[in-house]
Amino acid sequence: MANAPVADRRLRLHEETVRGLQAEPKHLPTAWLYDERGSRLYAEITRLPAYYLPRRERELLRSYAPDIAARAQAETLVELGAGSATNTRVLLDALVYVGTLERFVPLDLNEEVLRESAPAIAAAYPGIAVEPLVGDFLDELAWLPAAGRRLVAFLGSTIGNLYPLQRRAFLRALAGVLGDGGAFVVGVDLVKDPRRLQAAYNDRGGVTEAFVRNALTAVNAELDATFEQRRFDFDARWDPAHDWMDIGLRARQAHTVSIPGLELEVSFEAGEQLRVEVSTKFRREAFDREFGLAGLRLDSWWTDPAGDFALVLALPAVP
Ligand code: AVI
Repeated sequence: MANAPVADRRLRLHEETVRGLQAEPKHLPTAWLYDERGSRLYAEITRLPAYYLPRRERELLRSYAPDIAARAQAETLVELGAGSATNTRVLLDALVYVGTLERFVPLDLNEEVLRESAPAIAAAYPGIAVEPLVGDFLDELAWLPAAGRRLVAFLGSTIGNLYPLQRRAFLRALAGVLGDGGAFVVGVDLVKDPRRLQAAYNDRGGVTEAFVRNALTAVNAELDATFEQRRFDFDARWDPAHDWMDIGLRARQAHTVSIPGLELEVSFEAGEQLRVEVSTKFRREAFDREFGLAGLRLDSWWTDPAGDFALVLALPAVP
């Protein structure tokens, strides 16, 4: 199930962790969120009433997956950050109906999650070869199978978890690998009333908080670090300057954390931020521009009546 060697991936993650903890504001790479426990907590988040994103996306897929499948005529469906691939099934159904699909390649950081979801999908779609890949979509685009017409899916607004420079590099790389006849479908959460965003990322039951705090637990386990949960508060707030939810922790008091696995000591001031992820919310014009600059053109942009979420089909721009 593996592609890029695991040791390389861990090394890259560790290097990014050092850079992030020395940056201003301090941050941890988002990948720390998605160990086995984190992936399960995220799956729980997707079922929270206030976390509207997956439901809006599913409604849009139910309406437009047939158009996407007819347009893409894909033999291979690749899903980046597939996780449990719940909404993907709507797309799979439409591709199977069109009759072109031969292969489904779910790519995810977490091997355990793929070990559960891939056999379940293989059982539900017996005519389709399911070929899971473990890895980070930021590094692994070159590993994607090249066979046949491809539809690459990036659902759940995970694109919003990339920083602008990462997103630019990712979109350029994707445009490069899509090739003639390839298509890209992406789910994107849209800018809306900040109160709804606050509610979506601050659930009363504390599932989102547990998901974010789990990043500290993961760093402690892998790098022998001394992060203590009680020394941090959970903090998720709307940042209108960047159009993103800024999600992470804040030090309750000044203290120092050792990370022997990175030969690093990190000092926090009282109130200092430790960002764990950003969740960008998009506007159509900016999105259009970014895709154009990357060599992709928007073929379709579908939204729900309230304008909460968009499902976007993009194709390589004609040179
Ligand atoms: C995976 N990703 C799209 C989620 C989001 O909404 O940005 C991760 C998440 N973080 C907190 N809640 C959900």
